[in-house]
Amino acid sequence: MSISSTEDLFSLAGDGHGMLGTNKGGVFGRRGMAGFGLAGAVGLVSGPAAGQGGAVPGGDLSRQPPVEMVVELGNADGGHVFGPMRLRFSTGRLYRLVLRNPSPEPHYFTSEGFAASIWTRKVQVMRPDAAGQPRVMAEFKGAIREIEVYPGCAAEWWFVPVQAGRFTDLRCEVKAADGRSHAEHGMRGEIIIE
Ligand SMILES: [Cu+2]
Repeated sequence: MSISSTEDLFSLAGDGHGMLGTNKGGVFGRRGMAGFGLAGAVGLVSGPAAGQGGAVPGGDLSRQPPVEMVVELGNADGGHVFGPMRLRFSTGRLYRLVLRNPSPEPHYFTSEGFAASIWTRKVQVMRPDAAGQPRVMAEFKGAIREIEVYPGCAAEWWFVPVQAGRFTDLRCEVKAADGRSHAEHGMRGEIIIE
């Protein structure tokens, strides 16, 4: 199967059940990008892990069930935005941060303050298979400073925040056609770790 455009890639959708919270259709689900605006991502924050009562996990922190969050880098209309623009994490929890790029351009997820305050378990590069199910193409382990996601693709950043802070340096420094960066066009955000 050949994939000729972003639209094609995301239309290779899953079977419609299981958006996030399962692996089926999670990253490239049938609803595609449209269903995942701010509301969708915020809903994920209060997903399964919220039921854990806020207690700090003990034991091996890298092996707890991950809290899933989705951030869209840009949008299908070519907008230079993060969706959502504000992310909130808690120390000691394992997160699976899905960075999806539904736009026609590459985008960075860059925040030195954030990167210095987390322990990265892995980064996974995802691609839908012939049946539209997301498959892991590669895993990277070790400290990660920033991630660039190409049009129509997704990456998952698995990490445990270890230090609290408020970081306003989330941005994308890719240069737009007018010579200004996406950040200068408004592609900035804030990350809070508490
Ligand atoms: Cu960008």
